[in-house]
Order: sequence, then structure tokens, then C-alpha cells
Amino acid sequence: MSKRKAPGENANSGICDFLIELSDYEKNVNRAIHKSTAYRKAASAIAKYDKKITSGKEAKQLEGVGVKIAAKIDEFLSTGKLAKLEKVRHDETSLVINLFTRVTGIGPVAARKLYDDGFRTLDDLRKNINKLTHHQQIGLKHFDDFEKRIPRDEMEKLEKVVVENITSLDSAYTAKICGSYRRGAKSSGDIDVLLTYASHGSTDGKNKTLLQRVVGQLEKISFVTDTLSLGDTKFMGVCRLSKSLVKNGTDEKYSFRRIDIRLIPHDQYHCALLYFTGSDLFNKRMRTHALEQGFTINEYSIRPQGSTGVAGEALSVSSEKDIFEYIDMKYLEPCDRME
Ligand code: 8DG
Ligand code: CA
Ligand code: CA
Repeated sequence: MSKRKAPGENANSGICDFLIELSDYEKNVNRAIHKSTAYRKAASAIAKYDKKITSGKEAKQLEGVGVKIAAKIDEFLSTGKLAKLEKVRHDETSLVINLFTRVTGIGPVAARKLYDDGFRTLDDLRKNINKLTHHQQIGLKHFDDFEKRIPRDEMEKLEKVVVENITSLDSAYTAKICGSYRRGAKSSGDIDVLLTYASHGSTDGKNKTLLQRVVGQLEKISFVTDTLSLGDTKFMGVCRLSKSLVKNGTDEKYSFRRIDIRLIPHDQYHCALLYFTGSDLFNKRMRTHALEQGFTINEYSIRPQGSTGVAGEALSVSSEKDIFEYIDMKYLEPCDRME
């Protein structure tokens, strides 16, 4: 997951902002994933609502807004703030843990550990770099760049460099940028690339070189600058555009960006495409709908859920539309898959 989500602009952004702050707090500090998701769902439903909310009661009519959240909305509307958040914002433990989790590679558990070890600031971490993994060190080095979202026009340039270089390496490769970019977002947190190779199917076993060749090429042109992790199927790294990579490029100073590349067997391509296009809230909703219809879907396949609860063989899929059809759900274009 990219760490910074696009801020909302809507009639109720005050409410959405505090719900997202609560969601982050529950995830990072308390490691209460379900609470965190509940706040994010409520924020998402409220963001879609185009009237200005005037009471908790009104908000409660929306899906995902229950009694407790409605009470918080009432408190916020009448006082302009939230006692719970005021406390969290002044609580050193919460502040430090929240800050540390903004470094890529530092999750809630590692952040808590670093806090317990006595670290309080990013400078403390910089001075004790040996306490961090390689991934975390790179995250710290590019902390400011990774906090910035990538404007869509830069995403278009990044896409061009990635796709052209991969397909000119070998035309049997296909590369596609998914995530928020494929959903048409104005800005993206990172670059999510799906990679397939014509003769590489899920029954062919591991292929050690298919992904490494691609990463090697992107390093050779000085596009990929760091590797956070590289396995047979997943690369996590850092890249940056440069004047020489962008045709008609200006002297614009480019930022370092997070890039993930996943190698997908061609028979699993459409399930992966659906999954990695997201959004993650949409994925959760679709998965729930699938289960109600007796199917289980994940990033690899869609399978019928047998009466004993054991999933059957993967169904054949030749487009994203097929998956929607199996579960009797109206097809949605990527730009309509916000939640
Ligand atoms: P952003 O980067 O612009 O902030 O948004 P994004 O592209 O939608 O989110 P992402 O965090 O980069 O994840 C890409 C897609 O992967 C997401 O849209 C849906 C899917 N996905 C989930 N759950 C998870 C998860 O737990 N981790 C990751 N890495 N991806 C997930 O549905
Ligand atoms: Ca990502
Ligand atoms: Ca993304």
C-alpha cells in the first residue's frame, strides 16, 4: 500500500479528515485493523455524499456510519473538534509512532519497537541507521519525496518509459500500470506495474529471470535507482525520471518515486489486474459480494466456494468482465471502482 492517500475535497471534508486521522491512529498506534477499516469506510461513504451533513443522525443513514461514529460527528459539528483526537494529537507515543509509519518499510510493529528503543524523531533514526533494514533506510533517505503524490502528467511520462523499455526488451512482455492511475486519479501515491510474459503460465513453475531481466533493463537506463526487495514475482523499488528519459523534457527536477512490479502468469492476469486496480475498499466490497454468490476471488483466481467451504478449481477468465459476470455484478469501469 502506498502510505499517503489523496486528500478529499468535498462538502464534508472536515468530517472525512478527522475520520481518516482516527483510522490511521487505530491502524498505526493500536493495530486495530477492523476499527481502522470502519473509520475509512465511513469516511469514504461521507465523501461521496454531496450535501453538507448537519447532524450525526443524518450521517447515520449512510452505509458504514453507525451509532459511535454518528456521535463523533455530532461532537465535531457542535464543538469544531474531537476530544479523542485532541488527546491523540498531544500524545507523544501516538505522534512518534504515526511519524515512523510514514517511512516506507516501517509498519506499526516496527514503529512501536523503535519507539520502545527510545527513538523519537527522524533524525534519531538517521543517526542510528544500522537499526533499520535496507528497505527502511531507503524509505528514510527519500522520506520527503515519497510523501509527495505523483501528478497524473508525470504518471503518463513514467508509464511511457516503463512500457516502452519493457516491450522493446522483448515483445512477449506486456506491462500495465494499475492502481489509482488506472482508475483515472489526478495523482497517485506510487507506480503499480503488472507484468506478464506470453509463454509464462501458472503451471510452468517459477521463472527466476523474467522479472530480473526487466529490472536490469530499467536499472541500465538509470530509471530504477534502488531495490527494496526483488523476488521471482515481485520487485519493490525506487525510480526517477530524468531529462534524457523524457522526450522534449525540460530541466524540471524530478522526484524519486516508489515503484512495484509484479510478474503475473498470463492465466491469472485478469484477476490480478482487477485486484491491483483496486481501490482496496472496492476490492473488499467485490469480494464480499462474490462470497454471497458462492465464489471466492483473490489476486490469482476466482473459484466456486463448495458447500463444504473448500474452494473448487479456478474458473477460466479472459477479461475483467468475466469476473463480474460470474458473480452477477454489474460491470464497472476502473474509474467507477472507487469503493
Ligand atoms: P495510491 O497509490 O494512489 O495512494 O492508491 P492505490 O494505487 O489505489 O493504492 P495502493 O496502495 O498502491 O494499492 C494498489 C492496489 O492494490 C489497490 O488499489 C488495491 C490493491 N490492494 C488491496 N489491498 C492491498 C494491500 O493490502 N496491499 C497492497 N499493496 N495492495 C492492495 O486491495
Ligand atoms: Ca502500490
Ligand atoms: Ca498505487
